[in-house]
Amino acid sequence: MPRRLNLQTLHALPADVQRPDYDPRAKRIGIVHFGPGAFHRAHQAAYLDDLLAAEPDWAICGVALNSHDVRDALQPQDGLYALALLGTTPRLRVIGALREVLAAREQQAQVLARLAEPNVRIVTLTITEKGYCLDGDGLDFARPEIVHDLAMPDAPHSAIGYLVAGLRARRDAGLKPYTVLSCDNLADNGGKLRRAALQYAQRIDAGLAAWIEREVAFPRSMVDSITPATDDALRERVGHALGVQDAWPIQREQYTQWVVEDNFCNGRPAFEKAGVTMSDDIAGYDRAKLRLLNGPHSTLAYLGSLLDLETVNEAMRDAPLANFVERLMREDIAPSVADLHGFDANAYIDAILERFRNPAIRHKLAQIAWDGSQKLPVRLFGTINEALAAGRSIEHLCVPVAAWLQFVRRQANNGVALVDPLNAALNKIGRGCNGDAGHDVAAFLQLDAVFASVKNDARFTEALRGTYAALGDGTPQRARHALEQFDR
Ligand code: CS2
Repeated sequence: MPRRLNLQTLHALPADVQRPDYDPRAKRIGIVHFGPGAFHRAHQAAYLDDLLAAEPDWAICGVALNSHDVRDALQPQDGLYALALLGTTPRLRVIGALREVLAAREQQAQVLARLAEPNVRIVTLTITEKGYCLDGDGLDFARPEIVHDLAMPDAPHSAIGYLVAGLRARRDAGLKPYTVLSCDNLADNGGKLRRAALQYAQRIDAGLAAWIEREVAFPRSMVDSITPATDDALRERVGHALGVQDAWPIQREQYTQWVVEDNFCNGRPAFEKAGVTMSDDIAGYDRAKLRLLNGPHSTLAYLGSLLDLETVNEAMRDAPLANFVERLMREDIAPSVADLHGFDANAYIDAILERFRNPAIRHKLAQIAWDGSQKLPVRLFGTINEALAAGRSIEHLCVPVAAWLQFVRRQANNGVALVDPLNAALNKIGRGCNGDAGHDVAAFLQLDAVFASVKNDARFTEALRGTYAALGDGTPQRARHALEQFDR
């Protein structure tokens, strides 16, 4: 067995591998992070790693809510892991910022104890869209984990349950609260989380809800860095380059951006020294990023999957698809961010297209296709609603939505389970599709959790039916033919 990456083997790594410029053992945990998955480890943890030499109090305790695999991989490595920065000159660095990883299902008491520690002053989250248990803009009280947590608020399962339990313990102990910083791809992520936490707290203890409302900051943030899932090829490459084994290295593009609303209630590290943009108003950034990067990403994922393509780079080399997506960005989405002061949409789009074309990255379309029911409303429906209100055409904006329906239908008919919290309902609708656009689209539109914000506009229903029909039976041939039709 090759030796493992850990604090003992750290000093013996090859010289070209960047490693912590501080002694990880000497750092104190000041941040509890829910969801220490690939994105967090590629993004936020790397920013903190850059800061820890000067800011010893802001190491991270990662809390996995539902699984123990990250803990099991990183515990024998003293929390260390390699981050591969992909590009023309690839780089490898070892991150030391994650000083502890807990699996909440097995270590609940430790998680709650961390949340109640005075040294912990920020709680951050990357729990993906579904982790917020939202129904529209508010908390979905019917979600099983919320039902559970309201019945047993001292032994929560959800992130919201943990956040509020931790805040309650701090209020009872007379401690200052922590700032709650959402780092997920949701517009107004901090505002949504705040509303959900307040609604939840209100049901437990109205006084607590009032305290949270008064004392706790929920800054909004925009996060950006393309992070393909780890595969065996990466493990092998990293193991070879390090000379020791890393059970869970992470990879991402070199580009990274983090914009954080400067609203903290209990101190913060000097984020700006690590290149974080601190801003008073981030609404423009998150809107532009969700609409111009994530919306097109999902478009590539569903249309590309229908065309039997595998990666983003491959999809970008497919000229009709790449042209469609580029025109969607420039002609259909850009007008919805035109009001942002000083924002150069075309330059932003150029940079995004360049990132999508990055040949050093194998970003699987299947990964981006996960959780469509959660992602599409956030990424596309705001743009569609604004286009409708402004009297602009939405035909092309409906193509990715129709492609998703066709994708769901194809997976259901092929017996492939979707990665999506609504998998059961989607599968049933997908199997019931008969190819008639009126019938199939109507069946999908029943899903209020997805379509509530758009379904009542007849122009949407009509455009969706038209684009769904154009995609025919969703085979690659039909999808290709449809792309020609969509090309104006
Ligand atoms: C992607 C995002 O998987 C997806 O749905 O669209 O994760 C995307 O790579 C990041 O948001 C880029 O910052």
